Amino acid sequence: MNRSRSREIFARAKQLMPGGVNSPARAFAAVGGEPIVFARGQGAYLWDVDGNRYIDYICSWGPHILGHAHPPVVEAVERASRNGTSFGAPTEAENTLCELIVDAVPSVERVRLVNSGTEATMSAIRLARGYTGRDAIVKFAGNYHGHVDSLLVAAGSSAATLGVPNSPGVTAGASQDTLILQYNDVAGLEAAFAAHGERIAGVIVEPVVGNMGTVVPTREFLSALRTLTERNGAVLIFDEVMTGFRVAYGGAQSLFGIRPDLTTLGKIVGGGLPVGAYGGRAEIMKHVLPEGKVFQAGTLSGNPLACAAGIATLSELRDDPPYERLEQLSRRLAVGLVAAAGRAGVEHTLARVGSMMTLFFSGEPVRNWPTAAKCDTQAFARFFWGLANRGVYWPCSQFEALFVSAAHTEADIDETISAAQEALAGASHR
Ligand code: KE4
Repeated sequence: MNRSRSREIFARAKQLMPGGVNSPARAFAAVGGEPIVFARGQGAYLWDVDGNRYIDYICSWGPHILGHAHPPVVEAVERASRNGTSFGAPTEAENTLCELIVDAVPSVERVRLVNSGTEATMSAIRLARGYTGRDAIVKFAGNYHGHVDSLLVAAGSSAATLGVPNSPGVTAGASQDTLILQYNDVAGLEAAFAAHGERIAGVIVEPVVGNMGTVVPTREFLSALRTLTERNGAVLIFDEVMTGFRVAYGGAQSLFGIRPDLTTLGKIVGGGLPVGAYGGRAEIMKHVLPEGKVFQAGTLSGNPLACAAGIATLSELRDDPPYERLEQLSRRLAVGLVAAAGRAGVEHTLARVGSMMTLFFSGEPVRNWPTAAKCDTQAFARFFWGLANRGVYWPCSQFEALFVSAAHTEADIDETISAAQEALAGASHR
């Protein structure tokens, strides 16, 4: 594929921006080579600046469940922009988007809009600490909740020891109150509460993990999360930035029948524009300024354009739910990928919840970070480029989930499986 224009633009990008990107996930560090520069998206497709077309499975890392440049979303944003893009004052559109969220997400009684998933998780953690008067936060290895200082933490020496910074610029003070446990490890969670129960303000968890690739929680783990937080007076935070409106209209919590105390949202809730949200039990949310004392603010929070995109997206997901079609398309893709990997003799497992899934280059089921870390990331990198050079744009890391949109067709899925068959043959033989 000719990508000369892409290379030219990216060379300039690297002079202007660190790594040439505005988010490291896009820098292709995990797969090598240079990021592809894109010009346009429409439905299930992306076109790069050299005019090459790709079937897209990143969907902007999740938001585009209805496809790129979905006409009702584009029209809603165009219409809203004619009335002004931001007032820094209340608008009815914020009521409409918050109404949709409260109606959709079982545990959310009241909600606050912000501008990103990171802002949502950062605010939810501050609220959990403000509400409980406690300091410690539990998170899980392989779970990503945005670039929040207190969550950019490496695991301590043992499951029940507090974390240490894993990024320059994060101080010991910011990380000393964070406990890193293993996902799906009930005993570890019990030990942490036994050792620190009276100090734990909250537990934040991806109820289906996307950020070490797709990892599904066990029933026991979900039940332990809810029981142990309740018993110890800690706040259970479901980070549904990725799973919200993705795995079901009501998110993972509606699939699993678990009610967290707080939920964070992002991605789909903004329909591709910058919206994050955190919400939950009214008795907790009333502690947020100006009703309560927990400070959180934002110039562009709830701005009319982002709300318009979110409203158009959630309204369509509510009124014409694509979830059955997404299930059929996603199952077709999953079955095809597994068959192709089997034929190519490539060690693999596949994990899927609805229209988010991951083909792992490992023969061992991925249940947590230690098992995820066993994947053959070199084989993955070869697979990634084998697909990209056949017009399929896959998440550029083994430790990301892929997404199917309602704009994908059976033909797209079958074309993807054929490309995967050839790419896997390349991945296994080189
Ligand atoms: P943002 O601040 O990127 O909107 O959201 C942070 C975040 C929070 N929680 C979960 C479960 C998330 O997956 C994310 C962001 N996801 C990554 C990709 N897995 C976004 C891609 C990027 O960082 O560029």
